[in-house]
Amino acid sequence: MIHPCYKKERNRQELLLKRKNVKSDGYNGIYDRYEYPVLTREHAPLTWRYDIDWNTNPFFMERLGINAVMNAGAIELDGTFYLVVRVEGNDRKSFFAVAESENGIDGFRFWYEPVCLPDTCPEETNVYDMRLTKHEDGWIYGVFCSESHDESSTDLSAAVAAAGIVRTKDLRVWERLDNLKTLRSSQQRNVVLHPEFVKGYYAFYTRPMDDFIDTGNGGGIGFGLCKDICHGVIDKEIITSRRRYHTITEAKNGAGAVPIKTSKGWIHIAHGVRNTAAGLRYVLYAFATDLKEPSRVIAQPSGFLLGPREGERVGDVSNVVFTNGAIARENGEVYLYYASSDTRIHVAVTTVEKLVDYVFKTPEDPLRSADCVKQRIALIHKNKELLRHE
Ligand code: M1P
Repeated sequence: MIHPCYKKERNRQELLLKRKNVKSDGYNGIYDRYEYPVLTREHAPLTWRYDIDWNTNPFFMERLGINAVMNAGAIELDGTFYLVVRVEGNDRKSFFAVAESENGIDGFRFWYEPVCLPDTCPEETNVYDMRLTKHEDGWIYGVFCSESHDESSTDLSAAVAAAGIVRTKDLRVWERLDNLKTLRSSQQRNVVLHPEFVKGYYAFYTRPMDDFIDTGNGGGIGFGLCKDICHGVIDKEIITSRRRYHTITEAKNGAGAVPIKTSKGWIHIAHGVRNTAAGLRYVLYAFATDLKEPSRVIAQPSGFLLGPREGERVGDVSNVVFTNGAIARENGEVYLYYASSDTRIHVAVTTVEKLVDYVFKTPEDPLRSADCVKQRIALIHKNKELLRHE
């Protein structure tokens, strides 16, 4: 018999699922943030969390709790917005689940059950952060982090991160391919497949790392080519967006959403990490690369595009915003999905036109306080001229 609390909780959840999102007040001319997260753990279906049988669960306890929903790959198919969400159980293990919405800003609902990927790697303990690439070869690829314990270490928490690859046509049936091998880097996370062939090869944005957390000598976001995506091997990685001292990328950076093709170049939205006394701080930044040579950075605005604000600052891993999915529509709108503090998912909406203007016309970081203040004073003086005639 169904527990009477089920109906009560379901009605309560329905109010959340039907809540309309509203643009928030903040203004920067670059994008609109929205007041409410598009997905939280409270959006996860009750049947994923509760045993709804009164006999076996008399207190209607949450048996398999969900801790967080975050870091979602994003794709539009036939006008519908889909997120492949990282769902993390109370047991710390993540899995993927599809949620869809008609308008991309509210009304997201999870499908009936999570994604069950082919279980081809017995050593794999955790999977997370899938990037979805609609590739010109006709497949939708999902590249994600496949994490295992480092058996070569006596440290219980030593782990190895690799890039797992799956492909699908409909987000329902998934084929698992070999994990990507990068011969020069022992670990990989934040790997993104470029949507077009480059010189006839599959092209990946990588993130060479010496260690599971610390990127060590890995100089930034990497780039490499491979011939056979079913058994992907990258023998050479070059660095595209470099980490730099005393910038938002000093500690590490990583590719985020699949790059967006524009008439002026590929626009990338990535994350940059710096260290602070309160721990690592993650922000999003943007840069552009050359259309024919997508590893060559041609524009990089100063500072961050989006940082954690207000309630976004607090969560399981505080002071973090992270993206691995954006949807660029035919009509020029761009929906940027980002998670805050590894806890919930938000959307910021902009356009390709605005992103191009932002990336190509925002000045670069001059890298030194003395030059930054000169840059700001030049702006103030330019404005002063105009204001004189007001
Ligand atoms: O906790 C913040 C993020 O940390 C990792 O990113 P990076 O590899 O750049 O350190 C990822 O595990 C990501 O999932 C997480 O949101």
